[in-house]
Amino acid sequence: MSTTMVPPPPKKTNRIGLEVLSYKGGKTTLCAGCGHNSISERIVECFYELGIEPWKVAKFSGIGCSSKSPAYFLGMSHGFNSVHGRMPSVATGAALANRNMLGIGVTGDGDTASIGLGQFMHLLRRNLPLIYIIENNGVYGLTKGQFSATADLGSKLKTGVLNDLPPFDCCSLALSWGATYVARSFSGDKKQLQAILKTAISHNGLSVIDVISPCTTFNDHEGSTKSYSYMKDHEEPINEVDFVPFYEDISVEIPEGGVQDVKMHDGSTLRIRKLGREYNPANKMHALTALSEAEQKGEVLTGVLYVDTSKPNFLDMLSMVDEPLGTLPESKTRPTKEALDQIMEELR
Ligand SMILES: Cc1ncc(C[n+]2csc(CCOP(=O)(O)OP(=O)(O)O)c2C)c(N)n1
Ligand code: SF4
Ligand SMILES: [Mg+2]
Repeated sequence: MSTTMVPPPPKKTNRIGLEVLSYKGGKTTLCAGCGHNSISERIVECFYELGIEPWKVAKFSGIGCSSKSPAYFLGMSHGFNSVHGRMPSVATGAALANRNMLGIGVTGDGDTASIGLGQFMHLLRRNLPLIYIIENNGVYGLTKGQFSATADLGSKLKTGVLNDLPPFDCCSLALSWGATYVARSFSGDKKQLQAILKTAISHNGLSVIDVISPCTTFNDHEGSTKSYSYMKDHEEPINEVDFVPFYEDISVEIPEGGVQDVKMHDGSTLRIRKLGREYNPANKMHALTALSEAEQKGEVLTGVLYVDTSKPNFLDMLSMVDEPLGTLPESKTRPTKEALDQIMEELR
C-alpha cells in the first residue's frame, strides 16, 4: 500500500512576506486577563497586517506593568525600557537621531499622568512623530494598586478606600497641549482599537491613544470606573472607525451618509462613520466639550476624538536631515577650521 505525502499548507504571510510570528515578542508575564495583554495582541496584528518592517520600528516605555508590554510584541524591533515617567525624552532623542524609524511608546497612567506629567506635556507641544499608547487602568498596577492621577473622583480601591481627588483626563490634556491625533479606546474593543492603531501608524505626528485597560488584580471590582463591567455599561463610542491602507484601492466604495474620510500623510484613509451624535473630529473645541460633558455623565467616550494632518511635526520644524545622524560623515558634523576660527574671532 502506498502512502501519499500531503504537503503542509503554505504559511500565511503579509505583503512583505513575513509570518505573524515575526511580529510577536516574548511570552507575557502579566496577570491573566490584564487589559495590557490584549493591547499587545492588537499591536502584533496591526503591524503584521500593514506589513511594516519590524526592524524599522523602535519601541519605548517607562516603568510599570504597561511599560513591560513592549517585551511581548515586535521581538525583532529595537527597544528601550527607560526610567519611570521619562520615556518621552528618550523617544525624542531617538527620533532626532534617526527619523527613519517608526516610534511606538507604551506607557501607563502612572507613568504618564503622575510622575511623567511634565515630560508628557512637552511631548505634546512638540508634535513628535510617535505613537503614544497609555494603558490606563487608574492604578499603579506594578506597585500593588495605589490610585494614579487618572483615577476618577469617588472610585474605590479593593480595600474600600475612596479616591477624593479629581482625575487628569489624558485626552483633554493631549488636545489642549497640541497633539495632532487623539483617540480613546478600550482594550476589550478589538475592532475599534485595531482601526485606531492602524491610523496612528500612518499619522505623521504625535498620536495619543488612551486605552482603558483593566487591571484584573487591583482594579476590576465594583466601585472602580476602570473595570471590565464599568466599561461594558458606560462605553460611549462617538464614531465607528475604519482604516484603509494606502495599498488598498477604495475608489469603488461609495461613502454613505454620515461618513467622513480623512486622508493620512502616507495616502491611507481614516474612514469615520458618525454614530448618532453630530461629531466633527477636526474641531478641537468640539472634542474638549464632548469629553467634559461625558465626564459629567460618567460616560467614557471612545473613538477618534481629534485629527489634524496639517501641522508640521517636530523633526520637520527642526529641518532634520533624512540620514541617521550616526551615519553622517565628519565633513557634515564638524565645523571646518575656518568656521571655528571665525567664531573665535567674533568672540574676541
Ligand atoms: C522614580 C520611581 N518612582 C517610583 C517607582 C515605583 N513605581 C514603579 S511602577 C510605578 C507605577 C506604575 O503605574 P502605571 O504607569 O500606571 O503602570 P501599570 O503598572 O498600572 O501598568 C511606580 C510608582 C519607580 N520605579 N521609579
Ligand atoms: S497587576 Fe494589574 S496591571 Fe499589572 S499585570 Fe496584573 S492585572 Fe495587569
Ligand atoms: Mg496603571
